[in-house]
Amino acid sequence: MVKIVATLMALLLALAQARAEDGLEAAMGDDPERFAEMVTDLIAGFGVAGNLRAEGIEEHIALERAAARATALRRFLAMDLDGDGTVDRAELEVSQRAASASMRGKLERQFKAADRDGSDQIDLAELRAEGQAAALRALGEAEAETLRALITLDANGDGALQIGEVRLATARTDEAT
Ligand SMILES: [Ca+2]
Ligand SMILES: [Ca+2]
Repeated sequence: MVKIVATLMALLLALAQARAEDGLEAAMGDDPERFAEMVTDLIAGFGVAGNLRAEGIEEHIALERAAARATALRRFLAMDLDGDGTVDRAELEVSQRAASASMRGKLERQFKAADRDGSDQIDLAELRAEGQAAALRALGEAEAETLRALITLDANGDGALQIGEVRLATARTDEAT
């Protein structure tokens, strides 16, 4: 039984990996130039001396998600007038009075969506959930897996991606299409 489960897990993992590599192939095939530019920027930003490692890719994913999380949280924290880390309806109403008519409706909608348990207060757990949702909207798991699959382009097997290897991969895709 344990063996079957382990085999199944390995299979699922392989399937997920295949999908990520498909995502990578698709990204390269769609627009090889743009792909190469994107990865070149990634290597410049998150690589060390032109070497992008798995850790660098993870840092990129985490930073993108953190930026989106911060933007989402900022919106709510700007309504937290007493600074207790939660937003209640009285605080929402002050912000609504100061806002334009169209913004008032939007604030109401955002508040209701964030107040998952309907307690008329956005508590810390709900704030965190909003941040997490925004992070995943900005960079979803499928995109993250595609980014992680970049390391499969490491042609010389030194555990890092160099620009030359990206060029090699996009050239191969060009020939194939
Ligand atoms: Ca508050
Ligand atoms: Ca709540």
